Amino acid sequence: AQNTVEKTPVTILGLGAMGTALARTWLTAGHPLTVWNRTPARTGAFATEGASVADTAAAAVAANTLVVVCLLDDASVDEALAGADLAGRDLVNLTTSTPAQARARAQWARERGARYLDGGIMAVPPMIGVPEAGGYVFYSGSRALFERYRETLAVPVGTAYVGEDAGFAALHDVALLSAMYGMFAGAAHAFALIRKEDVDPAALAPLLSDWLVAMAPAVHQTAEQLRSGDYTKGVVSNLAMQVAGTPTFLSTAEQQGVSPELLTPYFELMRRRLAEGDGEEDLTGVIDLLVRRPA
Ligand code: FVH
Repeated sequence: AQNTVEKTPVTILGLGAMGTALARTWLTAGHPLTVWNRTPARTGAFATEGASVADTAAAAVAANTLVVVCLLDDASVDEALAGADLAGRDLVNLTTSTPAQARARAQWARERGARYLDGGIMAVPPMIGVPEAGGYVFYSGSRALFERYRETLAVPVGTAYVGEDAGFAALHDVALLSAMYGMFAGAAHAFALIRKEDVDPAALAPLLSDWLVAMAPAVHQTAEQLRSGDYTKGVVSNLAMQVAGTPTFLSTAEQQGVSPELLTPYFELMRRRLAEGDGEEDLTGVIDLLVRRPA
């Protein structure tokens, strides 16, 4: 009981898959916990395990200074917190949002007298409470708030503070997840190529995984080139050579009866960059083609 009294009390709004996983780790670690969920049925297990269940989001907010929000999207945060008095509260919003939504939410919280931290979760629910799984949350917004709750926030999963700009957690979150979708797209194309052949997908999978891991450190060279502005620095496989190779990939897709639609947008950008740039460059110039210039 002594331990429980010393731990920071936490309110959590939202007991979906992620909110439930987070809440359970705080409860298990002995933090006094107040939970609220729009659909009350999801709070049942928490009540029997010692958490306080609030009837309304406003009551849950009133219960503790630290209020963690983990709802579906930014619109649901609006809806859930519409009737709550946020004055003096420390709001930590782990709901996935865009950087602009996060910045607007920080301003919204300030106007209501609350301090604000935004979070972008780099984990799926089974990784919560499992330190060796390597999950973490990007945090941005008030550094003082982050420092104040650093220990409590680290209970469910690791933490990474990325700056005072409240939009930065979302920016980092979406950047990493966007790269993940690019990787999934590449893997989907690879599996499609072998789909009608006598190749076991389970035999391809470890090869694919090892290859992606081996190639991933290339992002460090990209970053170095972007910082220096010299896109030829350290080039191993130059743009001209890679563009010359693209027909092989497109022909193989055609021969295998596979749509090239996941590859062609990237190949087209490579071709455009070669047409206007230096064939000795790396693929880094493609990034400049993606960044829209103000009209
Ligand atoms: N689950 C995952 O794999 C990802 C991992 C990375 C981070 N995301 C983000 O986490 C937020 C919550 O995700 P979740 O997995 O908990 O989502 P659900 O299980 O679908 O639960 C959604 C909760 O939101 C409540 N809710 C929805 N709309 C409203 C509303 N208008 N007012 C109040 N609450 C609302 C919902 O309540 P109910 O349906 O049970 O009544 C759930 O509590 C999310 O941003 C992910 O992108 C998860």
